[in-house]
Amino acid sequence: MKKILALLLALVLVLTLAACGNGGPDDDGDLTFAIVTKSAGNPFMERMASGFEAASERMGISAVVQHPSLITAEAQIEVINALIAQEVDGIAVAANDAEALATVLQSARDAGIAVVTLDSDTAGSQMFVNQAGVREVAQVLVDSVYDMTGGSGQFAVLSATALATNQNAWIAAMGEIIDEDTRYAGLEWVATVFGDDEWQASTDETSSLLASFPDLEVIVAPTTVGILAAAQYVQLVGSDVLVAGLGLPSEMVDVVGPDLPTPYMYLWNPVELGEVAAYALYAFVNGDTTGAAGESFVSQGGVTFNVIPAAPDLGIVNTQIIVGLPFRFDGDNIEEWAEVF
Ligand code: RAM
Repeated sequence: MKKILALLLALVLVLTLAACGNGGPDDDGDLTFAIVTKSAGNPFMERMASGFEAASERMGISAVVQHPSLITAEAQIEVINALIAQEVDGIAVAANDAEALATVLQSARDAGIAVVTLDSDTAGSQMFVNQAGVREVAQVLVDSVYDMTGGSGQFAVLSATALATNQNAWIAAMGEIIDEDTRYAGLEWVATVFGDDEWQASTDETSSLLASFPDLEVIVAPTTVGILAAAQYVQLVGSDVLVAGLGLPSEMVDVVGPDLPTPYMYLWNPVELGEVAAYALYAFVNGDTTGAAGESFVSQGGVTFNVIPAAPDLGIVNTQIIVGLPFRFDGDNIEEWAEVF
């Protein structure tokens, strides 16, 4: 009897130790992470959400994907309030406004929910998962314009919404880069217009630009929705205007290449961006980071990220991690990348 009791006790001890060893949020099986994108119907946002979902599930975490019906902060606030009520453990949001989400995100944090921003930063987040450095993105946009105009001439920016932090940060940095270097003195920035990340509105804005500026040489669109609409429109009407910017290869495959509206364009991997946001939330929940500048953490994807300071002058109000660099797509590689995202 004593022997059996001792064996049972030993077994209990072994099981307890095993349970402790496996402890940690990823094995509890009851964590839920949510992603709130800018809006429904944007394939870039859909890819970002799918990366977030896949990475969460790989960590044994349930994922909730929310695409707000409108591309506004109000629509996001409604969704985030519902997520707080659902008691999710982490929220990643691509913000539609630089300020308006601060209160609801603070409520989430007060409820013990980890909060990161991705794609587009906002006040109230604990850290920004930055797709690529703001200056680096702005530099490739300016250099595209410089190259496609042949060094001088008129260009216009076709952006998304007027309040989008990410687009505004890139546009502001483009202005600084142009002002700082006399090499760009021949570029004439004639307009900045907003197509609200909607195909029709972006098409209409492109049409107005062509009508208003007969000498326009380049439209640069720091939005995947805008660049597609603009490139398709100039192709449709047979305009010589070239279209530069940030595009999704799977959508742009027919308009990128030599003698096409977009000789080349840039982007990063939206799937990876979503994955890193899920890993960042996990790092907060697991206590691997507090989000303070100077810290570093190894993500569940095996990559070490250094947390760097906020850059308010570049529109980044939170500390940040930088996921990568803008990548160039042209006639030589567009088909291959169109298969990926
Ligand atoms: C659009 C969105 C998004 C931006 C990309 C490049 O899909 O505006 O925020 O990062 O383009």
